[in-house]
Amino acid sequence: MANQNLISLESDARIEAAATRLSMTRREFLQFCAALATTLGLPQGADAAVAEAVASKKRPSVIWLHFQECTGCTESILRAEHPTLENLILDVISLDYHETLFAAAGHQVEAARHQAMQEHKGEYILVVEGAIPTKDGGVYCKIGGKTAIELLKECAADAGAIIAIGSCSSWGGMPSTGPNPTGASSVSQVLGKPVVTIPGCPPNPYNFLSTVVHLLTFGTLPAVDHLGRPKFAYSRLIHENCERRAHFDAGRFAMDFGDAGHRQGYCLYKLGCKGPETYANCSVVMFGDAGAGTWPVACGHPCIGCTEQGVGFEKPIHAMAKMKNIEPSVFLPRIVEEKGVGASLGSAAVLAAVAGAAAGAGAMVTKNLGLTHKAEEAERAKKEGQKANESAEV
Ligand code: FSX
Ligand code: SF4
Ligand code: F3S
Repeated sequence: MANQNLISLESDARIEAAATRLSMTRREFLQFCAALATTLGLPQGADAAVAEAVASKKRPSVIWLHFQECTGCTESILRAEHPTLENLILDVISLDYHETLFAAAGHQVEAARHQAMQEHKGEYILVVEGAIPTKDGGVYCKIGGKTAIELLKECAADAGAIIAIGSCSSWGGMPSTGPNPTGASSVSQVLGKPVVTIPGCPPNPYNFLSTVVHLLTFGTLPAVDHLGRPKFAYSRLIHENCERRAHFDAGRFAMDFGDAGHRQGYCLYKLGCKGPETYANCSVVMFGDAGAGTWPVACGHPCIGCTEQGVGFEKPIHAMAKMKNIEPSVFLPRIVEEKGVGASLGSAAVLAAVAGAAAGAGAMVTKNLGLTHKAEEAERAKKEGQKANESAEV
């Protein structure tokens, strides 16, 4: 059923103005807002509220700090394409301080930061990119003569909301990998209180935009999990909605980069994919706003678990993932099982749920993973066959 609330907004002058600013048609703008509302898991009808908020609310002042990082978080926002997510983000917020994007330097930017903090006291959004080095009094990262610790505490004191963007500021990320020579720490560790985190290295800009839009629409930050991650983006495992999941369930695995299975899009679990223990929506939202194929697994690389503390940058890329739970895919079609293969992982999960016996599902996983040996054997036999043919030709 068409959403009358949203349709009635098509003739609204604010929508027209917002769409023009963003070089979109009104229809495209409304469709984008409807997609945002869906991403946020909002009920039907909330898309009109989102569209109104994006089009008409006062843009919140954002102070964006950079500490120990590679600027990939900002880069991923700037690399968004159609319909220029970057434009939308910059239209939705008023970016009053950003060290990388500011044309000004030195005292001028410091003055801009102070001005924004005074004018929007208690209301500005503080976004922190990068970890905070805490060893040796924080000397490993200083900006304008102040340590990252001092700057963070100063800017956090009067912020209306604090968002840690990227894995570095969310839990320490790459700079905190052992032996962590600089004592790289997260925003919440330094401030001693929980903050909203949007991990990922880099994180998906869409998740940042959706978080800000939630704040804009409802005046509150979205519901988060125990690690501060918005539930709308981090409540499902990559594995649950992965496009290669049918191969996993049927026991078809790539065993080597470039082998026949890899070329045919088989599951990357045996190459170290951490999708089964990583919570994120990459497999659904993808990156760069550029459509299908734009996320690690689709490009043929195993997920390294970059959103997951204790997995990304800690577990070796080739190490196999722990099976965190065994949920069937949310929206992918049912698995096409190979004849004689038996129950799929999905049906095992259902059986286990019915019987209330996780151990039963675990046994099915083991059984399915065992299938890979058949794939290995087939791969090996094929290689040997090829070698035999080559030597025969010589
Ligand atoms: Fe960290 Fe962002 Fe990784 Fe890089 O700056 S999350 S190193 S992508 O860019 O903080
Ligand atoms: Fe996808 Fe990785 Fe899960 Fe395989 S193990 S289905 S590649 S997420
Ligand atoms: Fe990171 Fe894995 Fe997504 S590596 S970008 S969490 S697919």
